[in-house]
Amino acid sequence: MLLEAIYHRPKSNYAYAYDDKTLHIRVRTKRDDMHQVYLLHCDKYNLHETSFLRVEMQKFASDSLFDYYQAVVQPECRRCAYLFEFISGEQRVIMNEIGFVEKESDDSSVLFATGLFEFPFLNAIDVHKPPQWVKDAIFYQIFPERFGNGDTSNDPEHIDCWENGAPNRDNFFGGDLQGVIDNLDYLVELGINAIYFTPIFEAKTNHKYDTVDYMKVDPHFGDNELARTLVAKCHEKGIKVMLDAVFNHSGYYFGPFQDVVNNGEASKYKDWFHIRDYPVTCDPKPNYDTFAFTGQMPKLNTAHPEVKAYLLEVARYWIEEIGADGWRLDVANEVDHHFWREFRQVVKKANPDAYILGEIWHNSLAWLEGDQFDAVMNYPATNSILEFFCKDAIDAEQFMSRLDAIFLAYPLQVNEVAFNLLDSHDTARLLTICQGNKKRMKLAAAFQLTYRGTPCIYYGDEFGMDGENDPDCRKPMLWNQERQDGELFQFYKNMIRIRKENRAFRDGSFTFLQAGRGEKHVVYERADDNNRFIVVMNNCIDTIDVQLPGIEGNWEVITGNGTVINVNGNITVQLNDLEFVIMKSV
Ligand code: ARE
Ligand code: CA
Repeated sequence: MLLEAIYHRPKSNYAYAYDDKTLHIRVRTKRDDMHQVYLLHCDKYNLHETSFLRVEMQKFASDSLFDYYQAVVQPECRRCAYLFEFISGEQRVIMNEIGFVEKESDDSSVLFATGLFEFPFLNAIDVHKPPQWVKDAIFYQIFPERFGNGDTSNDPEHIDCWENGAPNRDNFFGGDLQGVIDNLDYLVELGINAIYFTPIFEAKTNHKYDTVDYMKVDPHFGDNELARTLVAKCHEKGIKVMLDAVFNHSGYYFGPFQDVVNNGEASKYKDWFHIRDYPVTCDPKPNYDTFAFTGQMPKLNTAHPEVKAYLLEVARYWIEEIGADGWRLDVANEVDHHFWREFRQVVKKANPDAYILGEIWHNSLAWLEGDQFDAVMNYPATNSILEFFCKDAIDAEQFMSRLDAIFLAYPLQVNEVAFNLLDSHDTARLLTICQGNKKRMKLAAAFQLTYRGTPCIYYGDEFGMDGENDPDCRKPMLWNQERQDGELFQFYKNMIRIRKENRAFRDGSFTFLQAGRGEKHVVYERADDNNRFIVVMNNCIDTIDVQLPGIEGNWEVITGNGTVINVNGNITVQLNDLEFVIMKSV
C-alpha cells in the first residue's frame, strides 16, 4: 500500500454536499493498490463505537497514477464525522485527519482516536445548485457580426461581401440581431434550445469585447428594444439566451476611461481603473493595467464601490428587464472573487434560474463552490476530446484518465452542467482541427453530444464551416445551400435529437467500459433508472471487432454505422474506420 498516494481534503471536491441531504465523500489512492476501501462515519456528537456506519466506497474514476473512490452518505442530522479504512491483501490501514494507523485486527478502538475528519453541517443554502434547465440545454454559439445580416440599414460604413468572406482583425460583414431573429426557425430545426451570444453591447471592434456602453446594444446590431424582441422570440420557441459579460475590462472608449484620458488625475473616474501614472498613455506601452497587453482594453477596478454598483446594475438590467437567461463571464478568473460573489446575489435575485458561466480554461474549483459560478467553459475536456478523436495524439487510456481527472476535480453537480465546447471564436474550428476529416469530426461531436455536461455547437460547424484560429474562425455563416454540407447537418440534427429524447445522455451516469492502453477505441455506458445505452467508438483507420464481455441482453442500434453480432449471448461490435454505434438495451 502506498500511503504517500492517499489523499483526502475536507470541504473540497473530495467532500461536498450534492443536495440538501446527500454528501459525496471521496478519497484518492495509488492506482490498482486497494482491494477494498471503506468509509466509517457517524454523527460527530455521537461518537460511540456502535454508532459508526461502515460503507464500502466505489471506485468511480481512475487516471494514470491514481484511483478515486467515492461514498454517498445521507447523515440523519446532516453532520458527519468520518475516517477511511484501506485494505490491500493482508494489510489494513486507517486514515483520519491526523494520519495513518496500521491495524492488524478488527480492533475498533481506533475509531475513538481524536482527529476524525468532519463535514460539520450540511447547510442547504451552501449547496451548489446550478439551474436544472442547463442539464437539458444544447447551446449554439453565435458571433453576432457573422451570423446573419437581417437589416442592411444598420450596417457599418464599410462591409465586406458575406459570401466567401475572409475575416481579418478589423473588417465587418454586417451581421446583426435581426439576422438572428430571421433564422430562429433554422435553429429550431437543428434542435438547439439555448444560444450563447458573444458581446452585443456598443463597442468599436467587430468582436465587441471593447465595450463603450454596457447599457446599450451596439447600433450595428440593433437596439435594446430589438434585443428584448429577440429574447422574447427565443423564449416563444423554447430557446434560452445567454449574453457575454465583459467585466474584467472596458473598452478604451468607455465614457469613464475617456474621462481619465482627458482629465488625468483630476478625473472622478481615476480609481475605476488601475492607472500607474499620468497622463494616461499607450506609448510605448499602456501605463495602466489592461487585458493581456491590449491598450484598447483597460482593466476595471471591480473592487471600487462605484464600479461595482455600475456593473451590477448592468448584470441586473439585461436579466430582469431584457429577459436574458444567463451570463458568460469573460476572463472570469482575473476578476476578484468578492465581485463575483455579489454578482451572483444580484443575478440570482433577478432570476433564480439564471445560468452563470465563467470563462476559465483551467481548473476552476475556487469559483465553483456554490457562491460564484454555476459552471465554467470546459476547455480541459475540449482539449482531451480533440487530442483523442481529432489529432490522434493520445491513446484511449490517456483519454479516459484525462476526462476522469476533470470529473474528480469538481462536484458532480458541476460536471452535470459543465459547458462542453469543441471550438469557439477563440480557437480553430473543429473541422480544421480534424484537418478536414469529417469522420473524425463526427466522432468528436458524437462524443460531445453523448457526454456528461452541456454541449455547445459553434455556429456553422453543422454545415462544415472551417477556419484557423481567430480571426479566421469567425467567417460569415454559410447560408449558401449549395456549399452547405447537408449530410453533416443531418448528422448534428440526429445526434441532438437523440440527446434530447433520452434523459440518460443528459442526466444519467457515465462509465468507461473499455479504454485500454495503446488502444484506439472506447466503449462507455450512459444509464439512468429507465434506460441503458452503450456507445462504441472506433478511433482508428482500420476496421475492428470490439468484444463486449459481460454485456448481456438484447441491444438495438439507435444510430451509427456498425454491426452488432450476438453469438450465444457474446456480443461483438464490428466497426469500420472512424465509425461508432450507439446501442440501447431493449
Ligand atoms: C486578438 C488576437 C490576439 C492579438 C490581439 C491584438 O487574438 O492574438 O494579440 O487581438 O489586439 C477579444 C477578441 C480577440 C482579441 C482580444 C484582444 O475576441 O480577437 O485578440 O480581444 O483584443 C486567455 C484568457 C481568456 C481570453 C483568451 C483570448 O484567459 O479570457 O485569452 N478569452 C476572452 C474572449 C476573447 C476576447 C477576450 C477574452 C478579451 O473569449 O474572444 O478576445 O475580451 C491558454 C490560457 C488561457 C488563454 C487561452 C487562449 O489556454 O491558459 O488563459 O485565454 O490559452 O489564449
Ligand atoms: Ca446589418
